[in-house]
Amino acid sequence: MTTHPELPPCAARRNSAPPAHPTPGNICINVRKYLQISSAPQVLYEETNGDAIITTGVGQHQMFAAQWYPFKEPRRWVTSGGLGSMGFGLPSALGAAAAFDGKQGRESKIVWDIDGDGSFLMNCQELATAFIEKLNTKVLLLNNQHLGMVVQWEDRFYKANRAHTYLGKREAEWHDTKDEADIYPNFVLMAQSFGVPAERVIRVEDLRAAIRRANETPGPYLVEVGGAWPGDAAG
Ligand SMILES: Cc1ncc(C[n+]2csc(CCOP(=O)(O)OP(=O)(O)O)c2C)c(N)n1
Ligand SMILES: [Mg+2]
Repeated sequence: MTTHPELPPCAARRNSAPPAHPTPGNICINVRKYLQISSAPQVLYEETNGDAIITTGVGQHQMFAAQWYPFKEPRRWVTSGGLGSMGFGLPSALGAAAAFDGKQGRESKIVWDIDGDGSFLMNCQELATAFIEKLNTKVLLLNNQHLGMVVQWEDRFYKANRAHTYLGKREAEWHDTKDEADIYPNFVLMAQSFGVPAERVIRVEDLRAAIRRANETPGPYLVEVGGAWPGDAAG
């Protein structure tokens, strides 16, 4: 396998044996200016000082979260492993936010759900709970427009035969058109319709500020991250 000359050192890393555990700083965030969504959890780590409680859905984003958010302490990682259940991320984040809301002597902790588009869609109605109960739950939505982990298996074992693993518009695939209007569904509008402030990040340079705005805004907040795909496989 050869390394594309335009790509940063991460491509070289991908061509060699992966490290036993990826380390902060060793990230591939700037491929042709588009975010590689796999690296977004590391920016979240930096912006939360590693102090957040992290929940996840099930899929590639869950692996990215495990790889790129180095936990400083035990009892910060709430995930559905083994026979993992998609849709787990948001409800469990609500529970954690309620348990650590800083009220009546309870500790105050920031809670981020690092979720996938497929997983998030399975329980997105819980945005209403977050809004009504004013829970301090943030969502980092890694939107690759696919059931990414299944796509990975389709590619590896089934000659890339797709079995309804693409979640976006058929007639206009965002990854081809590069027209943001083709990202489907519109998670920002969805969150806003529930009263939850939200924004979409496509460019590397916008991610950190978006995470900061979420951290500084009381109550729920959704940051949708769209970026480089395909080719954004797990490390
Ligand atoms: C309720 C449920 N249905 C199906 C699966 C099988 N499954 C595991 S990962 C995955 C795709 C997840 O897609 P997404 O949430 O978008 O995460 P990504 O892999 O794209 O990051 C599926 C369908 C599951 N784990 N749970
Ligand atoms: Mg996905």
